[in-house]
Amino acid sequence: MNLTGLESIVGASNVLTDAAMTESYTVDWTGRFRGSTPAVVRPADTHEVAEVVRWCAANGVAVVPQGGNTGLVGGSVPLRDEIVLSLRRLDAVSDVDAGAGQVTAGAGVTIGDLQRAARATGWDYGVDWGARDTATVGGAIATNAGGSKVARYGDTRAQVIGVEAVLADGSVVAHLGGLLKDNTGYHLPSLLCGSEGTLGVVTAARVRLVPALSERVVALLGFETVDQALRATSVLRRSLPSVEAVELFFDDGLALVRETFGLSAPFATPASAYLVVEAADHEDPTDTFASVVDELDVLAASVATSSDDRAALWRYREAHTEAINLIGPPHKLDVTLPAVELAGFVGEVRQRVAAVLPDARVWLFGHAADGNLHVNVTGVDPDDERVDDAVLSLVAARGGSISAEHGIGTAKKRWLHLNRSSEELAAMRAIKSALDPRGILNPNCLLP
Ligand code: FAD
Ligand code: 2HG
Ligand code: ZN
Repeated sequence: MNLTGLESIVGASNVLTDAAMTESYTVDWTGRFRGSTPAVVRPADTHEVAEVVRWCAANGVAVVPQGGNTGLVGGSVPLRDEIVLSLRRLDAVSDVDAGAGQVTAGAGVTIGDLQRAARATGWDYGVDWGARDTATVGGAIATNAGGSKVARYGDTRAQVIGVEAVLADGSVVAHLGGLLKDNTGYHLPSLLCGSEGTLGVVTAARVRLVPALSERVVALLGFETVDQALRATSVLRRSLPSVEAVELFFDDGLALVRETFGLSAPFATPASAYLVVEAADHEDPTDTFASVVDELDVLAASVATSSDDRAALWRYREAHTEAINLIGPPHKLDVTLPAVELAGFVGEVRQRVAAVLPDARVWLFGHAADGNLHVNVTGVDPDDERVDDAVLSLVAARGGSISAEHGIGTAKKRWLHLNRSSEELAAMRAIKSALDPRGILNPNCLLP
């Protein structure tokens, strides 16, 4: 492929072709999805992004937009020799409006940097998850990222007020004025949230901020059964408006994390199910929090208020992803169940997996506050989809979603019909072909 046109847009040093330079852009975070690319293109600003997309459209070249490459569904890597369009250089945080509690951020700004910029003005960004220091604003919008605080603040879509994006013909749509009430037709930002790079390339976003809450308490609670942990989740959410996160994991995941990272036991009493709970407020929520915890069926609890101690408790939960990956690339299924189905699903899913692959190991953890469970399965060949089929069919049979927060990517396209009717799929295809008639934007992602 002759790349001189791209080099003249972004400069030769920002068109990477050497395999050693492009490799990290062609394999996903888990190592399960590997591809190749003729080039990784690294534009500096919206104008260059538009020129690159225009060049791709004119030359019929497919492109995979990429931010931090922390996506977990194989949607961020070039599996069919697409060009990688890296947005990481669009990393400016600008125009913080401390009065309104809004900020405009480039697509390549990491979530961690966005949070820090917000906190410097007495605000905070309401979406948070473990990959915060690598995942970007553009990737978060494209996947509609969720994380641990969705029950309190909503998902990424709920934060996005406006978006600037480059469409498949290289035109730029921008609506970054920050008006909270603005009913002037189709809401393109909502459409782009969760579009996984298939409808446009996000170059910047106007997001809402939430008040920064300085007083925080984190508790790790141990339970005898998952039912007790889930009942406690409901009580905590109902009784304590200050609850920001209720996260679930189990004894086998805790053992793995402890062994992998050499961590000591959180408390002496062994438990079967664990919750990490964080509450935050302007006033210290510890006493109210402790009085609610006293009413729960806990076997043991560890409470932390200092920043280091809080981080140490969170580590038992957040280190699951890394610890599991060190076993070997897992099959990752990220699902939501209706609240009444969650405990039953936890009880059944291991048997379903064992029935198709007895030697596979199932790891369960997730965001209890919003019914989102992560089902990771290790000991499965990357291309063996029997386990995925068994788990996702069970999810659909119990009225759940096959993607709570990571998206469909290439990993789950085959099962999209479990959640979406043929009419819905036809409507999605119509939107795709209207906005990207030549199918150059992430063509192997999302739509079957
Ligand atoms: P990438 O991985 O680069 O891309 C993801 C998708 O977005 C791809 O389809 C890509 O084409 C598209 N895309 C990227 N940038 C743009 C752009 N500017 N314009 C258009 N399309 C674009 N996710 C959660 O929701 N909740 C969690 O709790 C969570 N925890 C995680 C923990 C770890 C340790 C890891 C590794 C991942 C986790 N993730 C989680 C998944 C991941 O971080 C999110 O999906 C994140 O939003 C991806 O952002 P990114 O910048 O890395 O995007
Ligand atoms: C989390 O909640 C992330 O930690 C990653 O969404 C989930 O590793 C996973 O499957
Ligand atoms: Zn998650």
